[in-house]
This record gives sequence, C-alpha cells and structure tokens, in this order.
Amino acid sequence: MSTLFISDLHLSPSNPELIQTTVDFLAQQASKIDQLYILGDLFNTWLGDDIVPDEFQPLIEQLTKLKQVGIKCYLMVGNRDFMLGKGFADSSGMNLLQEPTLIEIGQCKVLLMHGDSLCIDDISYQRYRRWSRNRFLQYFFLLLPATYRQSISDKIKTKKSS
Ligand SMILES: [Mn+2]
Repeated sequence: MSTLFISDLHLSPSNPELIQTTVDFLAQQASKIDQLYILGDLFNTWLGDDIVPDEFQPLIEQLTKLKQVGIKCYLMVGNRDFMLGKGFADSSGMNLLQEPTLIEIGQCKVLLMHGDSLCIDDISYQRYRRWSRNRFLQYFFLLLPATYRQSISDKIKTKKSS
C-alpha cells in the first residue's frame, strides 16, 4: 500500500502553471498510490464552496478521476483554505478530515495535522485562528455576497502572510 501526502501547494487562479503541474503530478501518481492525503492549504485562499474559480476545474476533474480508479482521497484544511467545506470535498471525491486525525499505516500510527495550531508562541495568530475558525462567524461570512467576501479576504491578506 502506498500513501501520498501533499500540503501547502497554495494554488491560486493567478498561477495556472502551478495548477497544471499539480494536475499532471496527480495524473502521474494515479497508478502508483492507494491513498492521497492533502493536509491543508491546497488553495491559497478559499472564500466558500460556492465560489470555486474556473481555473481549479481541471484539478477537481483530476481528483475525481483518482477516486474513480479506487484511490482514497482525504482533505484537511489549512490556515489559508480553512473555509473549504464538504461541498468542495464532495465535488472532488474527497473525504474531509478533522484536525488532528490519527491514522495507521501498516504498523505505524501517524498523526495528521496542518501544523498552524502548534505555533503557540504567536499569540496574535492564535487569536486570529480562534476567531476565523468559529463556526458561527463562518456561517455568517458565507452568507455575505462573493465580492464582499473577496474584499474582506484581501484586507486580511495584506495584514497576514503565512
Ligand atoms: Mn499553511
């Protein structure tokens, strides 16, 4: 059994080459792996499963193909794409994982995390993280019009860069 872990690709519509490289890589891996774990920040920004940029369509198709050939695909959110939800996971044939998740590979126990929750000395980041992961606030954020969500995201990104 072969397991592939990926994280922090930070894919963005402004970098189509990286999206294509990822699609090609996953296509190439299809005959070699049984499981794929994407452990956060597949995308540089995610503003809701209802605003999926067209540029990501080839990736969604490739992920769906992996599932079709029997590869189990798992997805954890990161500190950039934490608004990603079941809607996107379902559309690309992936299973959403909570953080942390403990899995077993053969005899080995493996703890899966994105890792940003471990940056405990960064008090202001942890405050932001608690605020941004609040389900109640996320629910209201998703009710906002897409353009408004984009402008909030742009403002946050000028303040944070990780
Ligand atoms: Mn990250």
